[in-house]
Amino acid sequence: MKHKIIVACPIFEEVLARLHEHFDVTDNQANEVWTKAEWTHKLSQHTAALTTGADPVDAEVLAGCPQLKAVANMAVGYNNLDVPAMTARGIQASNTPDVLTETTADFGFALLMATARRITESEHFLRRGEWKQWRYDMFAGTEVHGSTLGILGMGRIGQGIARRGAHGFGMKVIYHNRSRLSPEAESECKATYVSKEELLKTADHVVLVVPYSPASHHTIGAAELAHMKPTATLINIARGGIVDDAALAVALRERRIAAAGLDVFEGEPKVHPDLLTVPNVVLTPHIASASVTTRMAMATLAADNLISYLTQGKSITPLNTVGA
Ligand code: 8YV
Repeated sequence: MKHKIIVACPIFEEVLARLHEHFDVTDNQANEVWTKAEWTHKLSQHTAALTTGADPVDAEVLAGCPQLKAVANMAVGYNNLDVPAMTARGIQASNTPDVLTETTADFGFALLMATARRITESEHFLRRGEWKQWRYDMFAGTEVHGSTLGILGMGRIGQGIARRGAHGFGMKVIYHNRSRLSPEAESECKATYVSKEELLKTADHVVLVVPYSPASHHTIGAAELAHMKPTATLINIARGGIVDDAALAVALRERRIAAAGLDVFEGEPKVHPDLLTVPNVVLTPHIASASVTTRMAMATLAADNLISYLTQGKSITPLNTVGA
């Protein structure tokens, strides 16, 4: 008897074909949007799932799915999964670390550049036909090279951004993290550990790469924004909810900070309406890991996690330990 699995999102046909070799697969190539109740009902008819960060597997969903054995999240972040509750129920959870680190760091840096140098704002101006003549201060932005880069959350992606800033752009890198890096890792990134407050006060560019948890909710709110330099930029490639988007929109409108670049939003795919009306923000729809090569690697790893766990009792990149 083949395991019945559900793939919650559209996925590469070749990855789907691999899953079909092993399992009885329900796909979502039609990209249907399911309510939580519909998702729970569908999941309850399967033993395993391939999910994205947008598909909740929390206590409420788990209560409706007593037959569930494994969930492979096609994301490195896994705040959509209640891993302790899954462990208690003997459900294997896995994610897709490493394969997206460098691509996501590339994007974090691209968003920083676009934000500091006002690339999207100036493109919209050009497209509106408003470019009539050169002006010395036309879209004059903030310096990137040689400036101070502050990274909040110094995991694999944070370190990738630090290396780009220090080695490629001669930036002074400061960071804050729950735990300090080893001296070797600090020297590879040329990064100096500082308090969160010092980071906010001294960085020209603050990049957020902290994982989301109730404890990191609104890590950046009105009080933190008030600590930042009026010339500073804020980049969020971590998760919606790390930043208080309403407070950020106010700070941007009142020019209490210069600009922000956001790839993730509280309650996405909805975006706080005030962010849509301020000009000094670059907005992208959660695409930091979206290169074709990386998305293929993520999908393949998530599929392999399911195949490996359900056929051999061992995931490649597990998040918890359970009996197979
Ligand atoms: C995913 C991400 O594409 O890996 C993560 O944590 O945020 C993105 O790379 C997204 O979560 C969809 O699963």
